[in-house]
Amino acid sequence: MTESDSSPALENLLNETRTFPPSPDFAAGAVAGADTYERAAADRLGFWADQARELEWSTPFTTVLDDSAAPRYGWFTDGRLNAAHNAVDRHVAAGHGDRVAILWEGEDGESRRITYAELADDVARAANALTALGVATGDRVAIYLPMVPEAVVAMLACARIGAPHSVVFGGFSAEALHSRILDAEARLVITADGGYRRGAASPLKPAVDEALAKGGTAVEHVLVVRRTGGEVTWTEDRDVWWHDVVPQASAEHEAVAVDAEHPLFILYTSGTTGKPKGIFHTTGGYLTQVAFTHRAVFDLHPETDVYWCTADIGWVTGHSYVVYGPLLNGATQVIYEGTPDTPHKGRWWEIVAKYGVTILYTAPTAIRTCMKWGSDIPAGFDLSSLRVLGSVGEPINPEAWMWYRRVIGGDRTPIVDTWWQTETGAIMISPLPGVTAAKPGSAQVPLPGIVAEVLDDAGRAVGNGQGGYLAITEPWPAMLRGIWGDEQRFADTYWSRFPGIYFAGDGAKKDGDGDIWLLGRVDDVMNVSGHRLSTTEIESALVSHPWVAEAAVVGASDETTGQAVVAFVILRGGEEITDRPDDDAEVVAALRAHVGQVIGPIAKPRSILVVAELPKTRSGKIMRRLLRDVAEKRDVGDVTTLADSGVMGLIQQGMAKPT
Ligand code: 6R9
Repeated sequence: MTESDSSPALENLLNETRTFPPSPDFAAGAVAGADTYERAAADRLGFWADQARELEWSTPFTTVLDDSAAPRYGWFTDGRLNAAHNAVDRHVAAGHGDRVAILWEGEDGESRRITYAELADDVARAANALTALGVATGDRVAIYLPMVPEAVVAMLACARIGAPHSVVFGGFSAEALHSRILDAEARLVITADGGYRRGAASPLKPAVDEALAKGGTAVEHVLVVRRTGGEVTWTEDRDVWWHDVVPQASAEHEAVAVDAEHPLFILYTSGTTGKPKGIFHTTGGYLTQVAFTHRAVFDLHPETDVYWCTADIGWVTGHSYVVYGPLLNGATQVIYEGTPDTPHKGRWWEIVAKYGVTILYTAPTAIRTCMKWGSDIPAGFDLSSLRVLGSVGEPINPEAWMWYRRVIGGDRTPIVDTWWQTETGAIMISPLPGVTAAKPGSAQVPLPGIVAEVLDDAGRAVGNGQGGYLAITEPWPAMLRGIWGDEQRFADTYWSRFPGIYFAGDGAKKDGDGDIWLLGRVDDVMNVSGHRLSTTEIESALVSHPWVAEAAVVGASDETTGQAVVAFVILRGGEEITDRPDDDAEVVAALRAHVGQVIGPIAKPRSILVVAELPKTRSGKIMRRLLRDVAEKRDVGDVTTLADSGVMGLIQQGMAKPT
């Protein structure tokens, strides 16, 4: 397959004019229609109350929104419910106990199918086991697990007894785990001996041992899942095997009904300072918006769809769109333990074909990685079951969007580019697949019931064709309720830039139709000779060149221009590229000229470095801060949150080379 339809001018973010309306067939069977927007616009709170009533409440609510303590808003405040009951037991009671909830695929080829009835038993047993280990309603539980079914069971067991969980991504260090356990004052840690990644067993328990050895924690027990069978060090009286207490526990368990505003979980995310923020979410509003968005945005038909979100449960996407959203909606979903290139680069596509996945939700970085590996790899698998594709985590450049649609979606599937954050809890801005004529690269419109604006420096809404800061101007059900233990930081970070309005920290612009284009974090906006340039815009221009698989752009300080554009590019592999010179200097010259042509001479990078890898966090976000340090020739300092800390050395060596 050739890439000849990607004309550079058309690929540019700002000149992107292609639209992809839903097919009449798709629109006719879609969950959400144009009337969904109308209904929400006519009565926003009534709309959310209706969505909330899709859940089962042990005490129905009468209040929808309580704004008396804003910005600490409350939703459905006088209602009571249980998250695990809604995610699992409710479907069994409705006669769907035999429906498969989880199609689990281990990296090593092991697989498990778990029905809703089986999941209900597992969760009830685990809830009884947690109670027996002394965990009470309101206590915090840290979860440090690989992508195994027990991770889902553990989260739901916590929810069932009203113990907020704090999931820590399995790739984080003992030190990061320790600070999160301390901050949340967790009473119990649930972990595993290890998990499989990149073809090998990778241990987890040693990090827990090391974290707890640092002291100061309130942890009484460590519950350990056996996954790899690897050696573990055991602390008597503290450590307990999952298989010794969970299967033996009773499957009879009364779910604890909690207030709608009872904390469901804490999830740590990095802020602009070194100390991670413990974003906490509560129960009723979070579940309401997560369930609605999962249904409407992915057009979920639970009887027939096979859904797969590739995110790890350690990220908010895993919380909302692996655990709570799909299960609340009674979906059948794939959960995969490992990496996309193990044992071969077609593993994801093999899984899509094996299970007949119909809805796939992943991140632009993964899409670009697959582009880099070449279209011939997915072409070797039957992907015809796919009918909706989703993207999340960063702006998706039009070139990657087109590749996703054409190569993975067979030129047939709608793509939903979903903007949201750990803080928003659920999707906020996204096309609806049966309604919106999609534009490659734009998240487009706030969902029904969500009110978002692009504001200028003075907090005024900008007109079409103008840019500014993304803000959410009305409270929404799944909004964060705070930063755990730090009310002041909550107020300062989100509610002070524009008093009383939620400041998302993302730059955005509205196009001529009023559709929203996300331009990256505002700290990524560059100012070159007084021109405001977005890193995303230039990255998009670079990736629109057929030789480029991935690009990261940073603004490095420059004596004359204030900031200068410095780009790092990964070149594309595969058979499709035949005309690329071997000499990097020629490649660089061609790419600079290309950016000049696509955006304008002002945007031409001062330097472009061809690299083999880019530094990324474990959730796949490019760490531009590190690249800026390299570009400004500073010591890169602490790189422990990098997925692969070796890449920085390689990049710095490259930078030292004269270009
Ligand atoms: C869900 C998630 C949030 C930040 C957010 C923004 C970026 C996420 C995006 C997107 C453009 C999208 N982001 N989705 N930017 N288009 N569709 O990723 O949460 O890890 O908290 O990150 O990610 O910059 O502010 P989180």
